[in-house]
Amino acid sequence: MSKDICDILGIEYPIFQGGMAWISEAGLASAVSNAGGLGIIAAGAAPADVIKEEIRKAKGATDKPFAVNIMLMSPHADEIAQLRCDEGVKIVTTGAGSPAKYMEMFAAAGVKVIPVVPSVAIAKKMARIGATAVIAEGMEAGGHIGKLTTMALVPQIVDAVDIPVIAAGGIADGRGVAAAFALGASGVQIGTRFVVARECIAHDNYKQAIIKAKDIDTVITGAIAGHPVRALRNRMTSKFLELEREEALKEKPDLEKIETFAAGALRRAVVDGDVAEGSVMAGQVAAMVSKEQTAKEIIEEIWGQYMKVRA
Ligand code: TUI
Repeated sequence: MSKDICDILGIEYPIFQGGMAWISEAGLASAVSNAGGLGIIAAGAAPADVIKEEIRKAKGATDKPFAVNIMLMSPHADEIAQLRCDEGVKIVTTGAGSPAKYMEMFAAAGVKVIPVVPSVAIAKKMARIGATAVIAEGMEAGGHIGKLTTMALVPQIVDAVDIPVIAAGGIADGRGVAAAFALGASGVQIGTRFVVARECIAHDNYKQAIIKAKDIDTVITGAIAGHPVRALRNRMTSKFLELEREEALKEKPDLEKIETFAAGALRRAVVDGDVAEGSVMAGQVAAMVSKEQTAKEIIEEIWGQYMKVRA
């Protein structure tokens, strides 16, 4: 039986804050860690010097463990992996690819690696190459997603590996935590709900778009080019889906045009607050997020609700 994820990582609640590009910086991550969860700084596509600054800020703001998320599609992934070792961050999560080539370096530095995985095959591979745990992320999640739902994915991965499994995608409250544990998960990762944390630097327009969202307001773009992304429906996603429909009818769809259509769109929404033309990445639980709260309030409310559901 695997040890408790809280003991392994030195945290109080088995709640990870999703590493969300442009959103999860030092302020949010340190607030989550100070509240007893696992705060995660997302490297996204940012260069290493920017992330170095965030790591230093987080170190100054919390003495609790926090992690760095390496987005493996980033052109700066190599530098960030190296930086993490230089700065002594002890926990790394990865997304959007395989961290296989860094595993030796991480092991030598005593880093615990927790990759996000979208399938049983990839989860098994990660366990084999030394991952401490895996995050099984269902397609209810926001941002770059796989093909399976959390409900189907988590128990299959729990059965396939003997390391702890953290459930992600579609979890926003204590009922979701209880469900994840019922599926065999050892913890949860929550993204969308932490976007509206008071300590989160996302533009207020982005937060309000999540707070106003209804159940069916997210769409998946980019699927025909192989990189599906879930975001709130807006003018940008409507144009994107129209482009996909047009290209799909062609004998030779211009996949490059699809891949690059939304370049810079996440920054436009998070930083500039352009929620019409930007990419407002959010999960299917956006409609369950109804108000801004501190990270501590979010964690304590979720945990309190979980304890009641369990009782
Ligand atoms: O990474 C995410 N979600 C993200 S990354 C991101 S930044 C971005 N912006 C624009 C376009 C694309 C990305 C926004 N949201 N979630 C974790 C995740 N990882 N979901 C799925 C995967 C994944 C997919 C394939 C993990 C591994 C994998 O393959 C591994 C292999 O062996 O190839």
